[in-house]
Amino acid sequence: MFMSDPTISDIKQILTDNQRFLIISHKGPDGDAVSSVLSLGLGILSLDKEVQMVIPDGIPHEFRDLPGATQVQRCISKPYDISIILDCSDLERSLPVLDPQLPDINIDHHISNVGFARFNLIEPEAGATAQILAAHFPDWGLPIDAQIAVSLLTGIVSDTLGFRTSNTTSQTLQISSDLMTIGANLNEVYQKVLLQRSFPGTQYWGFGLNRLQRKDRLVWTSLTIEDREKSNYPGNDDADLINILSSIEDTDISIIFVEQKKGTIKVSWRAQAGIDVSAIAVKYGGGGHPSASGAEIKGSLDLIQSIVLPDTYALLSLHSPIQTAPETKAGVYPILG
Ligand SMILES: [Mn+2]
Repeated sequence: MFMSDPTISDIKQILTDNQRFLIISHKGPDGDAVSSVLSLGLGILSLDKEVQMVIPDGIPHEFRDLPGATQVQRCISKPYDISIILDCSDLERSLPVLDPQLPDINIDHHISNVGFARFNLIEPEAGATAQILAAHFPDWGLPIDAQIAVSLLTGIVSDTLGFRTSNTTSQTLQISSDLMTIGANLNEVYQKVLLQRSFPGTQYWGFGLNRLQRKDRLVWTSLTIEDREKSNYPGNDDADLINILSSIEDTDISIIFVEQKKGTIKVSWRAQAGIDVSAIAVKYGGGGHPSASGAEIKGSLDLIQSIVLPDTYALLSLHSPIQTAPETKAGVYPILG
């Protein structure tokens, strides 16, 4: 996309004409969300503007060293003229209430993003929101220094799982290469984002792996609050176990059910190229990409599994002829059988 695109030039005009910016992303932030907020925040700060960066759940441990991370707040603390929401496919309930309620600018790469802001820059072909930002910083007169380059590359590497996802394109690599030229160290980013994992996180995986199940080309497991307590895992996510599940051979769709407080279950789907799980996620109030989606659903672990598993299995049946007999543990999820 070029400056001839009205949204690109509108955003430039807004950045030029205003002084106080709020930059915000979703709860349970991933590397792309954190990096996007930090990169755009630091970029606008360098224009001598006022910026507050807000991530309601704070910054996950592995991203705390990123440039600008200490300036991120959990709440909106002062007035602003323009709100910019990043990497957020929908206006989640847990976000702080914006004033006015709809954001001014919405920049995202989730295909399920409905364009809820005044100005919407949605590029579903981009591997990460950070990639969209990196591509358009020059259009907007924002500088990319070495610090911002590290942050942008972190977003791209984490969201593409190290250039492995199907939305990794030659442009993703081109932009990443440019960021390396500016000063981002790919090896360091890769180590920090994708290879290092904590001992509690690895123990937490163990509980999920113990419960691993499969039926034909569908694989799933669950993680509970008790698992997190036993392993001292500090987050309330799946510690990226879903990526291990989706690497299991002869698997088309993988799902993890993560028990949350207040009786909700966070469900994550991953699918092989050619299968779209985002529609299922949207059906349950979530969203995402064709190959990676999620939703938070009210109900007990057993109940949610008994509804979501057959629903997902039905989708799978449309794509692959069922050849093998079910291998599901008898009696655990009878509704699937
Ligand atoms: Mn993203």
